[in-house]
Amino acid sequence: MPEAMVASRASESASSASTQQVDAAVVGAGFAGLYLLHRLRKAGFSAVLLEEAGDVGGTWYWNRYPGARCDIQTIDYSYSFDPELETAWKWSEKYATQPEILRYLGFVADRYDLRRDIRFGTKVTSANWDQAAQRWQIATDNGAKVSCRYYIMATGCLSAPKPPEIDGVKEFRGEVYFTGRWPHDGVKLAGKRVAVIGTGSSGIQAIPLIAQEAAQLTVFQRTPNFALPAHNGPPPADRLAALEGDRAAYRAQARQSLAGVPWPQNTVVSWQLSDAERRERFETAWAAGDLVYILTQLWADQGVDVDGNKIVADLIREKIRGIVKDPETAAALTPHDHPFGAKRPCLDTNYYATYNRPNVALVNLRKEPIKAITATGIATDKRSFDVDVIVFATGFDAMTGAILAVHPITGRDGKALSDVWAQGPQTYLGLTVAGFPNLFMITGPGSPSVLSNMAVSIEQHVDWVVDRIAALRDAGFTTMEATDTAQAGWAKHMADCASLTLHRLANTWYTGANVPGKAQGVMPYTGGVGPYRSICDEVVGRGMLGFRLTGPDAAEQCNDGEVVRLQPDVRLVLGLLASLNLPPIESMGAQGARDFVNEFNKGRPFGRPVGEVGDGVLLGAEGPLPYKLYRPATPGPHRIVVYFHGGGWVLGDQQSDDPFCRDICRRTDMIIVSVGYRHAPEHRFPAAAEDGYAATRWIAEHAAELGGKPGPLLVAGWSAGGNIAAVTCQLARDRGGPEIAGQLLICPVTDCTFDRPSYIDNAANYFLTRGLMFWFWDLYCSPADRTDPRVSPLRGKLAGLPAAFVTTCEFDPLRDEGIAYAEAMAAAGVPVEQLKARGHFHSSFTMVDVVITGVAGRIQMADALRRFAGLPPEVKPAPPKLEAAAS
Ligand code: N01
Repeated sequence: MPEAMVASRASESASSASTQQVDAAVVGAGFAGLYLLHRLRKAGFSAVLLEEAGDVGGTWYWNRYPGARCDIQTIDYSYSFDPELETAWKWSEKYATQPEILRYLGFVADRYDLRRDIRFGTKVTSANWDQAAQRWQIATDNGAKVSCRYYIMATGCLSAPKPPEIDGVKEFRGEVYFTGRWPHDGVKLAGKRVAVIGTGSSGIQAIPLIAQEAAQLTVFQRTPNFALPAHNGPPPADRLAALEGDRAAYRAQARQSLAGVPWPQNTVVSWQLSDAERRERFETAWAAGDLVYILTQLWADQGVDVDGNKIVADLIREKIRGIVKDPETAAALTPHDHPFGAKRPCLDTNYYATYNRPNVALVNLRKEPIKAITATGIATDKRSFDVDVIVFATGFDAMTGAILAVHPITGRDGKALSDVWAQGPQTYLGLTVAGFPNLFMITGPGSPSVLSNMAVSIEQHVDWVVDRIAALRDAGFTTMEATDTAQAGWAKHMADCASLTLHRLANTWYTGANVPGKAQGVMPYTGGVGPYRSICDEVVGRGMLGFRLTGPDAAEQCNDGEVVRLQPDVRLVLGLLASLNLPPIESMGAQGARDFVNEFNKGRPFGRPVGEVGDGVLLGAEGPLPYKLYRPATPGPHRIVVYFHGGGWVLGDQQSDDPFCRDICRRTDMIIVSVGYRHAPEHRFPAAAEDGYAATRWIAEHAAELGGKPGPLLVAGWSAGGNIAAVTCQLARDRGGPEIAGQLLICPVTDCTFDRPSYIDNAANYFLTRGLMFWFWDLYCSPADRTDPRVSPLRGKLAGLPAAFVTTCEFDPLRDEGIAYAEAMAAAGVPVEQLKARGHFHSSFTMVDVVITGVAGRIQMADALRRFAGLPPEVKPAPPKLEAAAS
């Protein structure tokens, strides 16, 4: 629509009343604002949309620089709320250009007759919560004020361009352009000397096209970025067929995925693949020209593990060297300062090859920083470059910029959002802020937004917000506000999620690091689109958990609490287990339960390689017992850890904790001997305890043969194995050895009572249930024997035991007895350290490479074992040789 028409409509509505009264005011007419307006209307709300620009489009209205395109495949980067809309529009390219996307948004605005409620050319100048009226009062720079019940920011994440932060811009006598505010009638660059500052997605898209037009292009690069070929063309036939074959299923898969694009979750880890297999996967991804594909489909550890990530990064670096002919330029273009994907990677068309053109030069600002912009060009501390045009592709004050910098927002009790967010954005679900009733953000900080396909996230956010306010209205409530508890809990959950990924290892706009003085922290939600959606649904399912609801016709409702208290990966594991609807393990009988556990273990990632893994036989209390030995890749001899597996004295064997044994072997640089002790009900108490002790003795006596270093052993165990390790230490003290330097007890059974709070709080829903523990105890030990310290070590004498490290997990029925044992040992003079693992469950630490948030705890445990052995802290695992079978 022509801007003049827009302006006349805006002034008509503006002049009709001094304050426009609506149910909802929305800011921003991009993807989010348009869908919001449509949904609000359908839900029966009156609404106005305020837009600074002269037309719809949001980011696609402003970013008209040469080469601007989406970099999520356009069939995915589309609305999916209306199947008829989907079939009414055909994308011409795999990655549509900015003009085509803008046409699409215009088409949507017309199709749903949205423009009549949009005030274009209207900037909000302030928004204040009016406590008495329970409404937002909004001032604008053009036309009537607005009074609304709900104020919804659809302002986008990357809409406030960052100032250049370089001295002298005003002195420059040539032309200056910002990619994020590109002139609508284009820019003529032919025959000109052009400088581009910045090599993020905008720069990388623009540079090849500017190079084709300009006489000379000089690119000023501060940090090289990873860029991958887009291989643009028509929408790929296979994706199109998948979409058109079953549109609903395709969209549903996107909504449940991690990134909002329907690729399956990868479960194969890098070390399960040979070099050739990894290369083949990489080449397929490189040829696919799909950012989400290469970020998620190579191997499962690429986004969470530095080593798994380095393999991809190295392969991309190799490609850059292969394309760019000048080795110095290639080296300067090659990123080394961040893991691949930790900073937003780019999709390009001929980006690297552009540096082979004779009219293109790269200036590496790491070697010669910009000193100033001068009247004639750009001066670094080594050279001066005379140019006619400077293009700033220097990015945005992301995520918070468009909300904070654009206008002051004042909430309850006159609190300014800029003050509340002075140390970084605080939100509940990324959608709401405590102290700001009825204020909503679409793709706000704390939501998956920029780490996902925005189209999918936007629809989910909009649906959630509109559904909630409609439900509020129907229940007689007029306000909805996040509680401080819920918001603080969300911050904790955000931090837990961020600790899983590698985003924390890069200075990027995701963390606020690109804006001098901005508070830093990972701003988007890194837990994934599907999990986020299920959390939002859970909030509703649990009675609007974490929200205070008020209204003149309803009693106040506040169901306070934190929606996620589990570690994010623990939540996923427990969710998956719950979805399997398994019968209780105790109902399977001992053999059935063993078969089940064996099957279950087959599905987990293999443990990482160590120097050598071998099987052997040792002498237990009443006969031979199998063991498995894990030897580090470093030259021996090594200290030995005797390890007892978990399984309630009934399940498991010497290899059932294989990934954990490998992990601890690599981290401690010690030999781990995992003992296959006898199980109940075939061998009841005290068989397991006596085997544990006898095995430890045997291993001490045969330490040299096993490749062990002379000196005391260490013992470790998980769950019932922790019980056996604890008992072994007591027996070794009382029976004259062997000497034990330290004990690592992970979620150990230490006592026979079931009345501690953790048995009650965590009795169900966390895999190890109260019922299962009863069953284990019944199979192993008669009630009359249960107070014997050989099964309830907490009842034994504790003085004189080896130093201990006791790990307990918040959501474990055994938590409190583990803590009780640690405290009792400490009271008896034993040096004790404790790890009380927040948000973890009984199996967190042995589910290596599944519960990634367990890594920090396993590092602490390995450090403790090394300390007990008199060694310095954790060693970086040595690169393994090929694994050899031991005799
Ligand atoms: O911005 P950026 P962008 N002196 O912040 C450099 C989305 N997007 O507009 O890395 C010198 O990524 C800065 O250097 P450094 C996408 O999510 C999508 O390119 O801070 N250099 C960096 O190289 C993207 O991530 C598409 O050291 C300075 C560059 O400028 C996001 O928008 C297309 C500097 C800024 O890169 C932002 O991308 C475009 C200074 N003072 C954008 N200040 C699609 O394809 C900054 N730089 C959909």
